[in-house]
Amino acid sequence: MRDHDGRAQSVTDQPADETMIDGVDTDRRAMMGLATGGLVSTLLGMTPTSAQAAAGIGLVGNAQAQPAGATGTPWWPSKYGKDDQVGATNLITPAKILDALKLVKTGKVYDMSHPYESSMPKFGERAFVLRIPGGPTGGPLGANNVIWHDEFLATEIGQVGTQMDGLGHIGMAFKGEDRSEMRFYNGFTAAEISGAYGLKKLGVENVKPIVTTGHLFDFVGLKGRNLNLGEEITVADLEACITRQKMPADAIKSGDCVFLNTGWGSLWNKDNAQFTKGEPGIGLEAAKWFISKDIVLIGADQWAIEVVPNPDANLAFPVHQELIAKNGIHIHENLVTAELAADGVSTFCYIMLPLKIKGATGSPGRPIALV
Ligand code: UVW
Repeated sequence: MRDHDGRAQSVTDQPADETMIDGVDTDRRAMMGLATGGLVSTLLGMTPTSAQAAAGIGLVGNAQAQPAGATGTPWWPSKYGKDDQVGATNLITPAKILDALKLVKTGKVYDMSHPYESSMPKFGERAFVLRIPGGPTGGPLGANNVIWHDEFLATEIGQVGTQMDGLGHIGMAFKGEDRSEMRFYNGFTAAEISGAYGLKKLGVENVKPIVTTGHLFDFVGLKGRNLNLGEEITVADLEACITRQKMPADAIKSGDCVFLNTGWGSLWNKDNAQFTKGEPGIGLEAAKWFISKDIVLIGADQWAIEVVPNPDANLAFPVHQELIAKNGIHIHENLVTAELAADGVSTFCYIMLPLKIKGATGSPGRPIALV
């Protein structure tokens, strides 16, 4: 194996057969940000807290406590270059942007984001705390007696509410807690990129502005009902959507974004315990189908875009790893897709401008669909 700089990789204890790396399960909390989650409690024989259970950590915690035997084949260097930190947004060229803008015929804007508020459902122990000090915060000042409000925000800014995962968010631990064997996109290691004051590499500031063609897969329309917790979206479902929505068979082109309307978003801020307990979504089969189409991003009206719990109880968030770490493809979570589906919109111009928060693992934002 070689690392992202092309150096011979220092996997001294690499098994002879590099296709399988056991022990990936031993400490996924470091890569999944689950330090407060199910792994610790499950290993200690404790049950997850109600907050953890409500946030799906209890479900995946069982997977983490078992020998996962996950595939650990090196996925680097990236097809975009051994030092690349941009990932799939490399595919958004001026030609792609012009094609997407041609889809705008009426000027109608679909706001695909939820308001950010403390009551919104959150994964695990994540927080969203907004305070306005003072009242007003400052002033009066000057002969004109100006006054002003400022807010203080304490939150996992790239990982709550409507948010897009950056490439430093998810990786795979090849050798337990050894940070030089925790690999992220393009083979960057936790030893290289982790930083207490922000990621040293793969921060979300590297992502290009996203202006491209978006496609909505409406599973609620397809099935005539909202999808259920743990229901896996298959490739057959994707193909059935394409047929039902009268999209050309080759509709999904390199550089496009795709979105899943599962109906799970109807629980948002109505039944947060159920919303975060698990979700319907794609599994590895459908993820690989999308990857083969060379897409930039997959978004959904739920919190992880993938089926939780995974039908393979040994796995925890394998689609996250497949998309983000292995292919540099973004995940856009907690979107509002119901209005597009209600209007029968299948293809649109999608705009998401990730905030350049240096060293952040993801970005909030106000994604829109334009038709
Ligand atoms: C994890 O961080 C594990 O999930 P998500 O990206 O869905 O918040």
